[in-house]
Parts: sequence; structure tokens; C-alpha cells
Amino acid sequence: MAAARSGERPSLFVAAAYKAGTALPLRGGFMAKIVFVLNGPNLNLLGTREPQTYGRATLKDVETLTRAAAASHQLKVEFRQSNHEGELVDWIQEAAAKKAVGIVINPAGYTTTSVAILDAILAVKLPVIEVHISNIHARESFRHDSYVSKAAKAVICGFGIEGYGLAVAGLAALAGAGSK
Ligand code: CA2
Repeated sequence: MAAARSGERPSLFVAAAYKAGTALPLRGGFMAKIVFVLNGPNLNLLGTREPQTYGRATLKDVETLTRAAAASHQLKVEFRQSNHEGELVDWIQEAAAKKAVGIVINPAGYTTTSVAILDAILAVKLPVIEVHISNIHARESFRHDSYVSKAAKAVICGFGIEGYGLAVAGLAALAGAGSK
């Protein structure tokens, strides 16, 4: 985009994209792409219980890590957590409406139960990276069969909260975002 390269004001096209809610303006006329990072039930408790399984980092720490990973690829982040299945479905649809480059999702307890989340992911046709802090395959068998994995572009588990950063880097690579 010539205006972005030269540091001039954003073009009419870019202004229209901003108005449509598909991108965020940055200094010099660049428009940042957005990644939605969604967290399922009970992840608000991260860092307060079960440190042997999930570590001591809080969800705020996960957000900070995720934003740093995204910024290194000139990506913006919508970081959210909900204990409600329908709200997660609404956010998946919102990510598509806002033309996000992709979604990182830790569906937590909905991983192995939610056909609604699977259907939402299939409907939006955005690349989705499924993340689990723990290695779900080294745990109880009921954690193994993920509905979300059937529609996910990739699955990352067992890296602790670093998995979120890896997921963002993967989406950036898919989207052809630069790095710094
Ligand atoms: O390893 C993961 O990230 C999980 O998605 C976490 C889910 C679990 O149901 C999945 O099998 C694997 C549980 C999220 C609950 O998070 C808590 C964190 C700290 C304390 C209590 C719950």
C-alpha cells in the first residue's frame, strides 16, 4: 500500500476498512491486523489453584505474553475469557465479522463437549489454533477427544502458557505478517 510505505495519511480504502471495523490504525497509516484470543471456563482462576498442572502464571500474565508475541508481528489482540459457551460462540462470529486474521482458543472444559463451538469454527472459516496449557494427552482419557481439534488448523498443548505465544506466531506466519 503506497500510503503506508511513504508514511502519508491512510488512503480512502484504508479509511473505509477502519470504518468497517476490520483493522486498527497505526502511526504512519499502517493498519494492524487483529487476532482474537479466547479463553474458556475457569481459566480466570489460572495462577490461583492447581499450580502443579497449570503453573503459577495468571490469565493477566497470559494476556501480557500474548500481546507481546502479537506486537512482534505487528498484530493487535482481542483477549477475552468467558465461563459461558454461547458467549464464546458469539466471539468466534465477531472475529469473522471483524475480519480477524485468526483465532487462538483455549476452550478449556468445553474442548470435549461443545458441538456449538465446533460448528461456530466451521462456519467462520478463519484459521483457529487450539491451545492447552497442559499436555491433555498425558492426562485422563476424557480430556483427549477434542471437538475443536476437528476444525482447528493446529493444536498446541503442554508448553504451559508459552503455547499462546507459539500460537500467535503460527497465525502470523499463516497471515504473512512481518516480524520485528
Ligand atoms: O490445559 C489446558 O489448558 C486445559 O484446556 C485447561 C482446562 C482443562 O479442562 C482442559 O482439559 C485442559 C481447565 C481450565 C481450568 O483452569 C483452571 C486453572 C487453574 C485452576 C483451576 C482451573
